[in-house]
Amino acid sequence: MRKKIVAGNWKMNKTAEEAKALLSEVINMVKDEVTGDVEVVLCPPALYLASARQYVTAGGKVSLGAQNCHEKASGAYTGEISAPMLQSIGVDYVIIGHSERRQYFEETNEQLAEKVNSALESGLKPIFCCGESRDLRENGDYIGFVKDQITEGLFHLSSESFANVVIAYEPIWAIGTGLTASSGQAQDMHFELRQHIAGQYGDSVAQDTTILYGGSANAQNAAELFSQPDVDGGLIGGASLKARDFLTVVKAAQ
Ligand code: 3PY
Repeated sequence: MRKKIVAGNWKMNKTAEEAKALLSEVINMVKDEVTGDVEVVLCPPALYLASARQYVTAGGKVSLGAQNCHEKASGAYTGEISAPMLQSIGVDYVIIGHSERRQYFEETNEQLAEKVNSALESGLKPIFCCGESRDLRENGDYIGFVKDQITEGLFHLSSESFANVVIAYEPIWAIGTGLTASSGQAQDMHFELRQHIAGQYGDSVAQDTTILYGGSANAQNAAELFSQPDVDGGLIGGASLKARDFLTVVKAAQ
């Protein structure tokens, strides 16, 4: 049985004090209200990860994720943070290839493949993001495009390594636009991606791969999205910044 995961991507939001308050609120709510089998991954800005660790340990049911890492383990890369550094402060997951990083920092599938390698070598689990633009969805082979992102970013891995990867399908047209994929659109893509993984690694690995939906998933639409057979939880942006909304999303995945 594959794991259900709800990850909160806080992006570049919250002061230190606000982050501390949100973190403890979410952890307490998870402790009190989440009874089912769903892993909660909190991904605050990197600056807060070390201090977040103590709360997350106290909570027990929650893991910690970074929003990015550099592909190299160390070196003269001013301002960057490496996977071994994240591992050394007890981070569990790292988001790799979010569309905002692909767009604003021009991250390519080739570079993302290196980030995936670095994360896995450090014992971090990559949450590998993929997704198509609106133009591609309306005018092109958007399924082929997303499959290629997976092929180029991940299919160099052995099946043992691939087993530690989580995939997040996040259509770019649904990020920060208020638009969400319908549950049918999400299911169709998740099904295609699972088939694609089966073609490379076999059906058993594909059935065990957690594929999250992201892109304006929120307290109102999460239950419908998560009811789809190939949608195994979510990578949540804006709704992860409000504890009650985020908890509603988490509970929808149980
Ligand atoms: C969103 O929900 O918009 C996201 O980008 C999550 O990563």
